[in-house]
Amino acid sequence: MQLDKDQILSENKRAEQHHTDHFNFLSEQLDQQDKDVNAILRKLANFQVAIPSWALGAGGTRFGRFGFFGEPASLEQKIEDVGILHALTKTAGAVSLHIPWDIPQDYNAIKELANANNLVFDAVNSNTFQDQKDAKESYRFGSLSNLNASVREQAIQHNIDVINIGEKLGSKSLTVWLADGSNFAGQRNFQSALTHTENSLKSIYTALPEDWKMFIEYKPYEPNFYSTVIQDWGTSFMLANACGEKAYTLVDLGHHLPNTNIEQIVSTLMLKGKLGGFHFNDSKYGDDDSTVGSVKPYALFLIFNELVFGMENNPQNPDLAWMIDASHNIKDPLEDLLQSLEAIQEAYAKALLVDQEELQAAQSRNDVTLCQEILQNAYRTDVRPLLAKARMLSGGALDPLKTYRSLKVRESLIKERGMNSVATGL
Ligand code: RM4
Ligand code: MN
Ligand code: MN
Repeated sequence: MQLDKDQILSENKRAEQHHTDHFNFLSEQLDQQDKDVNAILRKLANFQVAIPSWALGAGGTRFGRFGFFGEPASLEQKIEDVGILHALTKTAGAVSLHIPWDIPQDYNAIKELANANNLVFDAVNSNTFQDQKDAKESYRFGSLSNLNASVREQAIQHNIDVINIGEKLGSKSLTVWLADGSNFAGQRNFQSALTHTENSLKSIYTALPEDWKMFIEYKPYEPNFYSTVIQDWGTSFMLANACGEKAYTLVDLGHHLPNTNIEQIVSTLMLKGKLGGFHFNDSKYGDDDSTVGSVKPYALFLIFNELVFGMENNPQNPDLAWMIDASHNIKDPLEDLLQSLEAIQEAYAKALLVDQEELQAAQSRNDVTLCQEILQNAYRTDVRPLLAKARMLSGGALDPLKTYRSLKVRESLIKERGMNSVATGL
């Protein structure tokens, strides 16, 4: 299923007057503050976030899974779903594949389909956290960190296979999220686990094409509940440095212990030119994979403030690979992703409103109150008319969620795919 541009335009027509009133009011305010509204609109339109192929179906928990109706049952259908998100928002122009959940059968056909939906292939993700069918070795006691050399070799080879798949699709990066660790104290020698992991990552790195990047994701716990080999940004950073200049740290917002100052981590990594990838989600407790901005929107804004500062001041840091890494146990996955995309743009737009020069001046005078005011003023601005405008200028929907519902997209998907289709993934 592909959304018809004219349908979106006619939905926009109905809301246009209301939008114009709001937009004019906001842009007048911003003009008075000497903000360049057009430059902000351009930045918003250029900010593209990849959708992972595993987020289009319902996510499960270890207690079970409630499927959602009309889930995409094939990679083709997943790409069509991302196409729908992109047609509505114009900010989801990429898809990130998880291998082996989504290995293309016919590469040319898949590339054509992505192209027809205006999508490119972003980072490819390897999976050594599950045993694969007919695999010789098991990852029960780890993959890249395993004590057994032939298990490590199998896991390294899998990552190389993933690179090869990505090359055929035009991807330019590999994300390694390593679940390895231990469940019980004493189970594993920390030093040997880390040494094996470093050497395995170096072998994968050697197979990386010249113009590729490798992202090393960290996570403090889960699925292992006593220790994780790459548990924090420091370990990831250390491993990325050990591998070489094409290796970077990847920050996933849900992969921190409660109250960690993520914005400071972002800032440090960008200063060192080592922040490569970013996974958006939100959480209350752990790696909850909730809708972006649904629990801690101010923290998200503070993180974006550092991202914007880094993008403007740290040429040593490459362009980032942005991705939503969320899971939806009970909601319509596409609606959830639309909400996440909106929240990302909202936090980004607010961060773009921060007057960096004024902030620096206030910081140098140690005017703590004013520093805080500058951030909070930006945060308290209702930027939604800017988002709508940027979308409309790109041919997207003024209100993606409303349009999704009024065009009865889910109903059409159910008609096409049935009530019981099941997406691959966790
Ligand atoms: C992990 C991590 C990875 C993702 C898997 C499915 O917690 O966030 O990025 O590939 O989940
Ligand atoms: Mn992630
Ligand atoms: Mn995660």
